[in-house]
Amino acid sequence: VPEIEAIRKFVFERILNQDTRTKSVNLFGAIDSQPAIIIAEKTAFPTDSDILESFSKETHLPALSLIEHNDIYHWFLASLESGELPRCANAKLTLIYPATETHVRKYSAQSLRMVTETAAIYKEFVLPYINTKRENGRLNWVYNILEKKKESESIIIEDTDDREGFMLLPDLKWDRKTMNSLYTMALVRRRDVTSIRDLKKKDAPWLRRLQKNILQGLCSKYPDLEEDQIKLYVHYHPSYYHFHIHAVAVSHDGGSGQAAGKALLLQTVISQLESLGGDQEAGLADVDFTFFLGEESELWQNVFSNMKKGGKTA
Ligand code: M7G
Repeated sequence: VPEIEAIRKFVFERILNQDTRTKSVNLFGAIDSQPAIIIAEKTAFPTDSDILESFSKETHLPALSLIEHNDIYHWFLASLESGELPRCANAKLTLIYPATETHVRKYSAQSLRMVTETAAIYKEFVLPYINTKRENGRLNWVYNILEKKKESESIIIEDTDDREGFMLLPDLKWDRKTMNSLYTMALVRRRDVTSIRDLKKKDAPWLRRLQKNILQGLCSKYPDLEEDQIKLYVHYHPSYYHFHIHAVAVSHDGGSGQAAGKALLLQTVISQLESLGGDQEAGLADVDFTFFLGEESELWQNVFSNMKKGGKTA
């Protein structure tokens, strides 16, 4: 498999970020002298009872050492079994290669800043930035999915209508087996909605239908799942400016991607659209949005940090 040959050639250079809660690490390096990023995270424990029945046996925990004990409490370090993949996988790796400067910034450790984007700031500075982010192949992966060149065997549900259609499929963040961390995404077929900023009052009925179809589609694909166990939200700002909806297990702690200042519940967006004054053309381009940005992001560096200083934006 060429992808496996590629990742084996990864030469580590430096660490971009580490998260001890999610047990993940972002590595920067090179493959054949081209920049590459590996995002490595430990996977969730399996819940198959045949695996758990022998959980503490030597076959499953081959190495075990006691760190400390106190009264009824004992803590150990252990190494988990090495066995047949993918059942016994201990980690999930995401390789981005060749990686761009934007990827390196996104996966680097950074401080966050709260900003308010008014309608005027959006039109003058942010919209031109968004348009550049739709160029140079940044949305290739989205179009590959919509054109069924990639991931077509993973489609969970599909509505092929040109105006209203969408495709629902597993997000690359999901290991595709742990239902408690179910992480899927619906990509709309239309290409004229870059973000929630392009949504108008007249889009509310369409979004309601999307909401209903995503929930029903997921529950028919995964019969153990119920509609009120799924959280639907959108990002502002997203990393990719082609409108999509995240559909995630409500039990999953998605970290900063689900935080206030980044994620907006789809239902809240629909209600906001429905309660906008004005005619059907009124939309979210005309309201203020407050959110956080990483100090490494281009939006912070080229737009909002300059405003804070009171200077002109680049
Ligand atoms: P976002 O809100 O634009 O960005 O969501 P962020 O949450 O990454 O900041 C884009 C979503 O698409 C993310 O949840 C990604 O994990 C997911 N994603 C990105 N890529 C490149 C792919 C891909 O190639 N395939 C699939 N299935 N999901 C992807």
